[in-house]
Amino acid sequence: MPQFFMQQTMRWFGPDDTVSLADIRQAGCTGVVTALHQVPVGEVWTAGEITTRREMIRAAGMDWKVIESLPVHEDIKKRSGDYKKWIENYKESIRNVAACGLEVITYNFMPILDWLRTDVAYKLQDGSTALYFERSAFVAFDLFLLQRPGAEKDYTEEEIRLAKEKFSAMGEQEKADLFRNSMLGLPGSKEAFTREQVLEALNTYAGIDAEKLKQHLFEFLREVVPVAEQVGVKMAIHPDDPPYPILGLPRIMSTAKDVDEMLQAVPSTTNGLCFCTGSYGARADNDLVSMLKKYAAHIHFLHLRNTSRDPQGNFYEADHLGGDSDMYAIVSEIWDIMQARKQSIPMRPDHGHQMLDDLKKQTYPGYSAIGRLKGLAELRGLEYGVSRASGGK
Ligand code: DNO
Repeated sequence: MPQFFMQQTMRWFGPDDTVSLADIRQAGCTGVVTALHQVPVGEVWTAGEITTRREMIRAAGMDWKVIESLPVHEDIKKRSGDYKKWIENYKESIRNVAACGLEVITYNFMPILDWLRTDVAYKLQDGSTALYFERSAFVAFDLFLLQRPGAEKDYTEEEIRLAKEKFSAMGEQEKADLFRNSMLGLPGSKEAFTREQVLEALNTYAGIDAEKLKQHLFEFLREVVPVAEQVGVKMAIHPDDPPYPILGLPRIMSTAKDVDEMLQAVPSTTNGLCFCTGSYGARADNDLVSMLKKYAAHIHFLHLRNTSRDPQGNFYEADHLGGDSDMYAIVSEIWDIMQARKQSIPMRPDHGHQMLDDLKKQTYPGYSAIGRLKGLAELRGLEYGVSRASGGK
């Protein structure tokens, strides 16, 4: 009986990434996941550009099957402005992606901000660094740096007290770092954003609550899923990170209930998930193994990482096999799903610590070479163990 293993990939940010394709190849990957980051959000990805990028990856001895991400224009999320044009463009990109032989499109439906951390170089005991979300620093950012009107309504008295304490102990440099770190998930975030620009962007979501945003997601999927189905490409939505509303913005892909509603609205296995154990796992009420079981047919891409959380709402990115999620149980479940589907599912070790020579190098936060290689190697070993235990050789 043939066995199906996860396809091992790493994310690559394109030719400017300081982690090269050769590095990724040496880590043991057979593929990379990437995007045409040079194409402005909303514009069509042409077959020519997709092919050029794919050839570059093939020349390095790997392949490109999974896109991360084909971003969704803010107008589509708000159903404002030119959203109809952006949806038509998205469909066109799906067709081009399929024509070039790519198989999975990762996207997210988070308003404005993608991921958010308050510290991208949190020192662990052994001297390596990790991404960290510190609740009181985040509340301090919202209340005292951004000074978002009405923000205090979103927090408890105790949270506000802790944020004040935190803020008054911070120096000017720390405050500037907190502001910059919190804004890293904004698209085009290499430039510095001003407080006014951020507030203005947040304001464009006034009047869009979670219910409305969900309907906008479903409308979008009702349009694009049939196209993807027709050309044989899978859609994979990435969950919210962190998985709850932030800065007054609705977040709608954080829990099993959110996934259920999306699958009910547009029932098709083409309508699927990028199952990110780190994002879903940052909430104690998400049972990752039962979610994997329940959505087995819809899982098209895996982000494997672990977080360590506390009751105050802080979490840092732990070792891939450490942290609060039981990675053995997760990989065992994925193993069973792949054997039942008779299909390999692409995965990437999501994020990694900055360690050893990573610490001397500038990489995208979370996307170090050695830290991710360590995560990948551990996950690969874990899967090998699971395969042997299930009777394979
Ligand atoms: C962060 C990533 C996300 C992800 C997007 C997918 O490290 O997991 O930025 O790529 O949300 O659209």
